[in-house]
Parts: sequence; structure tokens; C-alpha cells
Amino acid sequence: MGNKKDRGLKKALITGITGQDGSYLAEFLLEKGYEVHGIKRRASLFNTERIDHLYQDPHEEDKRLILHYGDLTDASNLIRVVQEVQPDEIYNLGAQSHVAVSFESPEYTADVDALGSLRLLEAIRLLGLQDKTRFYQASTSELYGLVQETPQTENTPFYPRSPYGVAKLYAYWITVNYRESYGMYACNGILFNHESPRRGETFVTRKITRGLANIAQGLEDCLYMGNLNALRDWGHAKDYVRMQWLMLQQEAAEDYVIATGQQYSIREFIRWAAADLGLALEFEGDGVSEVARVTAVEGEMAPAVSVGDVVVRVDPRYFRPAEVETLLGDPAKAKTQLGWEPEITARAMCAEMVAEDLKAAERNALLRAHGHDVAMPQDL
Ligand code: NDP
Ligand code: GDR
Repeated sequence: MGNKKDRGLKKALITGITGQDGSYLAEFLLEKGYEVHGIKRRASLFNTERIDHLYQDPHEEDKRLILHYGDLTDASNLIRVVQEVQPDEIYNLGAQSHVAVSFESPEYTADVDALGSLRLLEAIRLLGLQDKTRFYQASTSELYGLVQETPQTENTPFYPRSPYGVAKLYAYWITVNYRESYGMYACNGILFNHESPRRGETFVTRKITRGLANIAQGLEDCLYMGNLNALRDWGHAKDYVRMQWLMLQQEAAEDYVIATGQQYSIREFIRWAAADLGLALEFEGDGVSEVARVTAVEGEMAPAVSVGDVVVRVDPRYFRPAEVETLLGDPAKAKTQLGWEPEITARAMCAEMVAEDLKAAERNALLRAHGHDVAMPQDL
């Protein structure tokens, strides 16, 4: 699947190109005229749904999106791909990115999220590309974990609270270390939660918008949730990938916090998504045995729901062994130094996500009404 021809275009290599951010970043860089290379994992089913709209026939001579099989656990593969591509920029977005799953698979998470970053940095160094290739590390607000000050800035001490956070802490520091040791242009974007209609179905925002849209259409009865009190600073993935690129276009490599500076609870996000479906909710209980009941139904988006229905229940199985209760970022450095401003609010993003998930739910409800089997995976 390689591309041997050099056309003098700027080349980017994206790990995690099949994920939420990878897909938006690939779109963004293609629009900027880059030749975009991506590493995808071999899977038993197609796993390129988020980038299929960017797909170009591999036989086309002038294609600018090129995929390579690979894995962040496989150093020789990474070296070979970096050698073949000779990228100007590497965006290391690949990761086992689910915090709750990292408690189930801590070693794998460390291998991919911590050592994966080291393997890429070493590939750059071993191939003598340290003066050519700029490196972006997808760092995270999970580094702050048990927060030491609010709002969090580039100088706030870290205190990760999950195997994911700890693995990303290694990746953060090894990126700083390679910058300081070898003069590499390597930087960390400390990104707070960012979402979109392409968000994985098991992250909280998408679980809510998809679950409530399915309930509205009668495909599911109830949404089972974990800690509704957690507070997050949510932005839109589209705004955040623009920033990833900007960070690699500066004179000197530096680390930046990317956030909106606003925070909301999970409960609030549920209220928004319900409202976007014409449902008003009342929460009853204490966070452990809490439920949300419908108090009003407006319009025709939720034909399967009636006043009095319980549509959300807390299920302690979704509680984490250690929780990050509150995150709120201060993006002042990104705003002043890079002129970055987030354009899409969390509220508008929620509406966009509900609209997309409602379309899918309506399609599935129609298929079911015509006798087709429609499976709804729910153990999320
Ligand atoms: P996703 O989970 O949507 O995407 C993760 C990507 O990594 C997928 O393409 C996945 O491939 C790939 N991947 C997983 N394991 C491996 C592996 N062993 N080798 C190679 N690739 C692998 O994450 P996001 O797009 O949301 O996030 C992008 C990055 O940013 C991640 O590193 C995440 O930890 C970090 N981050 C995300 C934030 C957010 O709020 N979204 C905030 C801060 C940081 P496949 O499709 O095959 O599973
Ligand atoms: P997070 O995102 O852990 O912040 O990591 P997630 O959406 O999974 O959780 C946010 C908060 O919601 C609470 N929560 C639930 N979470 C999930 N997934 N499912 C539930 O049912 C549920 N109920 C309540 C969680 O406990 C948590 O407090 C994301 C990932 O994208 C990371 O890769 C990234 O680094 C950080 O954001 C910034």
C-alpha cells in the first residue's frame, strides 16, 4: 500500500487515522494540500468507516491519502513505515484511549500509549530524521487526574488516576525528553475532552446521544450510566485538530493546553440531549441509585416515549476504580500565542450529535418495522 513517488508535497503520517481525531485531521490536512499517510491496524472487519469518505482508489496515480498496515506495539513496522514515508510531520494519535478499559487492560494500554510513543520517537532518531520530522503527541487532561489546581494550565502538576493516565504521563515526558535531549521538534497537546458525531460509542457523550435517540425511537428502553456528577470541559474535535496542526507550525516546539474554559456535569449533558429530542427530565435519587424520569414530551422526535417513563438509571458497574471528578482547562496560552479560539460550543455540539444519532435511530426503527433484524449493542 506504499507510495514510492515523491511529489514535493508536505507529508504527514498519522497514527490512529481510523479514530475520531485521525479522521478529522486527515480531512484537514488533505484540504491543506498535504500527502497524508495513515497507520491502520489489521482487523477482521473493515475499520475505516470514519475515513471511507476520503478513500481514494489505491490504483490512482495522484492519490494523496495512503494507508499502511501497522501497530504501535510493533517497532520494526513503525521504523519501516517512517523510513518509507519520510514524513515532515508525525501526529501520534493512536492509543487505547478508553479510561475505563485501561483498568481492564493496563499492560496493553502501557504498551500502546506509553511505549508506542517512545517507539515512534526512536524511529525518528534511528533514521536520522530528527531535523526534518516534527512530532505531535496526543497528551490529555487525564494527566491532571486528581486536580491540584483549577483551572488547569501548562504548569499545573500532574496526578493521573488510571492506567491510561499513567501511560500518557510517560508519553508526555518522553516527548519533552526527546525535545530536550536531541533538539527534536516534539510537542504535547494537552487536550481536554473533545467530541463529535464521530466519537466512539462507548465514551459518555456519544453513549448518551445514541442511547437517548434509540430510546426515542423505541429501539432501547433505558440508558444505564455511571457517575453523573463528573464535570468535564468538552470541545468539538474539529476545533481541536486545527490546533494540533498549528502546534507543529511554530518556530519552536512547546506544549499547549487545549480546552474551552467551561465545564458541565454528565447530568447536564443528559438534560441537553433529552431536550434536543423534545424530552424534559427530572432526576430522582442520590447518584448511586439515581434515575431520570420524563416529565414532558414535545414534538414528534420521541414517538416511543411517554411522560413518567424512566429513561436513565445509574448502574454502579460503570463506576471506575478511581475517578477523575472534575476537569477545567485554561487555554490562555493557545489563545495568545497561536490565536486559537474554539468555534463550536459544547451545547451546539450536543445538538449536532443528537441530530446525527436520531437519523441513524430513525433508519433502524424503519428497518425493524419492516421485519429486519436490527441488533443494538448495549454493553457499552
Ligand atoms: P479513538 O479511540 O477514536 O481513536 C484511537 C485510534 O488509535 C484508532 O484509530 C485506533 O485504531 C488506534 N489504535 C488503537 N490501538 C492501536 C495500536 N495498538 N496501534 C495503532 N493504532 C492503534 O481516539 P480519539 O480520536 O478520540 O483520540 C485520539 C488521541 O487523542 C488518542 O491518543 C487519545 O488518547 C487522545 N486524546 C483524546 C481526547 C478526546 O477527548 N478525544 C482528549 C485527549 C487526548 P482502531 O480504529 O483500529 O481501533
Ligand atoms: P474520559 O471520557 O474518561 O474523560 O476520557 P469518558 O467520556 O469515557 O468519561 C467522561 C466522564 O463520564 C463519566 N461517566 C461515564 N463514562 C462512560 N464512558 N460511560 C458511562 O456510562 C459513564 N457514566 C458516567 C466517567 O466516569 C467520566 O468521569 C476521554 C477519552 O477520550 C480519553 O482518551 C481522553 O484522554 C480524555 O477524555 C480527555
